Amino acid sequence: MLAEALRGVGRLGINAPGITHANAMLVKKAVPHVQLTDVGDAVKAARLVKDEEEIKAIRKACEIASKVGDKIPSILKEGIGESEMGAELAYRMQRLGATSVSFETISAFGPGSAEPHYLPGDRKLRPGEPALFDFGCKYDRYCSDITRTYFLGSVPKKFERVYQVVLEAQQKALEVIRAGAKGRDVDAAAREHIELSGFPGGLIHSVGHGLGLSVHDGGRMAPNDDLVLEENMVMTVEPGIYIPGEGGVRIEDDVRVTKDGYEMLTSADKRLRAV
Ligand SMILES: [Mn+2]
Repeated sequence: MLAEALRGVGRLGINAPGITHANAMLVKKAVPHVQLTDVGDAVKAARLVKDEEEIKAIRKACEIASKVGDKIPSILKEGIGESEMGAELAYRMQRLGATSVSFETISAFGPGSAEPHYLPGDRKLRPGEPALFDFGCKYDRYCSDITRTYFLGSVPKKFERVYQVVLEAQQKALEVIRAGAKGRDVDAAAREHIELSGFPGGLIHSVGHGLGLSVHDGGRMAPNDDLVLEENMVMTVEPGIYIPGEGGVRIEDDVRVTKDGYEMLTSADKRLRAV
């Protein structure tokens, strides 16, 4: 019975620092004389700061995703499907040595790009609409997570401005990042820029999250979060602006927090362009 319960621990342990309640009950029953303690928070805290080996793996995962990101403009064409693009990105990352994707690729065209957690469907890409790709891979069990947004044919005036503001917001957030900075201040830097640039409420999620063995590896840079950044935490920085029914732009990169700032781990080109 204990073995069975611990198998559950193994299964869950890699991606989530915890076990199911049912499995905890099984363990408790198997070893009634042992006192069980919840170490979930301690494990989460320990996972937030990465060691050299972990950073090496994340760096490689970021490098693979960035290389594939830079190929997107050469793959995009009118009529290509969201799922098809998702498959293409996964295939290319694995060909470059990734073990797998780190999460289901978000490949969203037009109005779908205004939904941060969109599930790709059979929509075909049309001229003038945003094509947003949020993807990443695992290398040696560690994740990368990157988002790029492109336009087919030409960039509508409105989205030129949206893109510019998102890019600036990301820069504002990056400028705050350093060991000792509060995650909520990083979030605020991006959020305020978006608010003040004519897109109130445009950013509908937190600006970043920890990245490691799992793609949301504990720790968030969000308005109501107490996270204080430490050297060698790896965080995503991903502001976005979403216009319901029309489309959205998100730009996401992964960084390692350093004493005085950050090391950018993802490198795919993010200059605005129509392809
Ligand atoms: Mn992310």
